[in-house]
Amino acid sequence: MSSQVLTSLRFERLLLTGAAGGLGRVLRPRLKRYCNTLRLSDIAELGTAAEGLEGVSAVVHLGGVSTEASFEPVLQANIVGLYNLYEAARKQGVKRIVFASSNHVTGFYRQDEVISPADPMRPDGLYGISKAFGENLSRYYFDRYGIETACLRIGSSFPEPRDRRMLSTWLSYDDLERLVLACLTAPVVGHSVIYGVSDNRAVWWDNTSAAHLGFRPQDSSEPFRAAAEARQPSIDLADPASIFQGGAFVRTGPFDN
Ligand code: 15L
Repeated sequence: MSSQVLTSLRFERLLLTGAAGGLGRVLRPRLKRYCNTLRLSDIAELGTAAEGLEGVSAVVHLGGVSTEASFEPVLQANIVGLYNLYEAARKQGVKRIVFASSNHVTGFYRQDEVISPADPMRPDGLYGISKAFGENLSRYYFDRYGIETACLRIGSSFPEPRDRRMLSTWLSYDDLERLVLACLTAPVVGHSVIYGVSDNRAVWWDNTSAAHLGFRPQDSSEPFRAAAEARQPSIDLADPASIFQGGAFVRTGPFDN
């Protein structure tokens, strides 16, 4: 899907949650180009204010805790907050949600495995568990109420890959935009799960089952390989962070207190 085609595309009103977060700041000006009104919110506001969703055609939900954390903030933002969002969406008749899930839903697969969204979830911490909850909650709201959701298991979306792991998990900002737009514009989304990853040389994730979304990544981490390898000259093969797809996330958890 080329951006030339998409610049003519306009949504009447979109809601972007988590607009002040890392990826929210990236997507905010980019999504603005495609809609007449881009409503911005913080997840905390959605608890009581279903009005925030009035007249909204679709939601891009980036709000919430975006890394491993203790249970209370994860519970409030990613579990209670997500439930509030879906309830508000149901009451306001929102038809489609693009949900920022995470690769940490399957972080305990090994880096020498290629997996797909059909494989069982293996979350690597409380954060990954909360995203697994989100994927299940959204499935329920599709099966029961017909609200479509694209769950994006985002890899590592940064200006460039920071280490060797990110050579596999990197999602460029341009590919992130392509992914979100594909999910907003696909004629049928239903309930879909797709890994958010660029066209990297060694990818651990097979997105064939999400081909209907029409996401075609155009960037690759390869031009950044030399720099990433120089930053991390060797890998400790006994380190769980090098063994598992979730990287350092697999070493976190309440048992570390
Ligand atoms: C995530 O889910 C985080 O939001 C992000 O900050 C990165 O740590 C990313 O995963 C990753 O796995 O690299």
